[in-house]
Amino acid sequence: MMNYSIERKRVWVAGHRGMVGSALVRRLQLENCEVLTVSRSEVDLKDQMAVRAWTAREKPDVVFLAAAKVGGILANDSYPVDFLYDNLMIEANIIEAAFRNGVEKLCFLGSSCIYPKFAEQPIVENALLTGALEPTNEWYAIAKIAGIKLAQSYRKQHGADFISAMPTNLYGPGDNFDLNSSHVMPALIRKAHEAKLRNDKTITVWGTGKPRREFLHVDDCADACVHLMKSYSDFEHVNVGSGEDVTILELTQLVCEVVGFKGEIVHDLSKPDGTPRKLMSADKIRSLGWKPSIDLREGLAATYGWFKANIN
Ligand code: GFB
Repeated sequence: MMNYSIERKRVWVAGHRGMVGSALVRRLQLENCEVLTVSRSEVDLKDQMAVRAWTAREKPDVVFLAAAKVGGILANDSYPVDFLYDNLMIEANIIEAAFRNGVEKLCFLGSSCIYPKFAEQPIVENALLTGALEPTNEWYAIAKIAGIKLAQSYRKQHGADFISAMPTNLYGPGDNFDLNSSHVMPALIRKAHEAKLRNDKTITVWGTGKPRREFLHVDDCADACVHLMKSYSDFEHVNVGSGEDVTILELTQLVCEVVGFKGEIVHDLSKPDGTPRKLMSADKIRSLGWKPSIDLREGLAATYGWFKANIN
């Protein structure tokens, strides 16, 4: 439904402990709705019966499907089962339970890695399934593509109002700062911070520094998802991004500047670069009346502040 109101609705944020889910919970505090969450100890989202039972009991009207096994390039490459199986189960269980229990509207969240490795840039939504995926994250990408298709199939077969949003690389408070499993932004924040404290001469960056990535603050992402929930209703997924990208080297320089680390940047070429570039077209979401409001430097500085306050 276009112009869908979430007022006084019961809104389930699945994955509320994650970076995106917690941003959604914060964003929904500004809305006149009732936010539902469930802890991992209460319901394992990979367990179909548990998800069905909880959904039948709690009767959400609206679902944001932000629950997922996520990680950076190395984690994606090292744990293919977790990234494929866990994500397939989580999304299938929640989407099926939502339909079965009469959820009015659902927004499934994916990722820009659904697109072909060498997609034309900036990547428009209909580039999906036009070419081979990036091997380091194809497990995650396949799961997310299946999620889009599942939401579409419920719309096609049953008329369910299920939509999908595909955010670009996200960062912000609540991110994972573990160097082995994190994405690049939290890794660089941590590395620069620790290098500064130790008075190191260098900071090590994985790969060549040449890949380009588009970054969006997670609060902008949450705002975009709420916007889409209220105003978008169609088959095709919607890119959620800033429309701008930087090289990993440029990002590293910016992080060092914000953190105040003045050493030299060195490259660990034993680590993968991944996709050369994945800048998404922001035309569609802009035409739907949304644009980001947090620029990269400002968002990065705020995230560094969060990291220092929560480091322990
Ligand atoms: O953020 P990231 O792990 O994920 O890596 P992807 C982005 C780029 O930063 C890669 C480089 O070229 C990395 O080699 N990089 C440099 C680093 N230094 C570091 C570091 O210390 N840590 C990390 N992690 N990277 C993921 C996908 O791809 O992005 C997921 O694997 C998902 O499926 C997610 O789509 C958004 O952008 O390459």
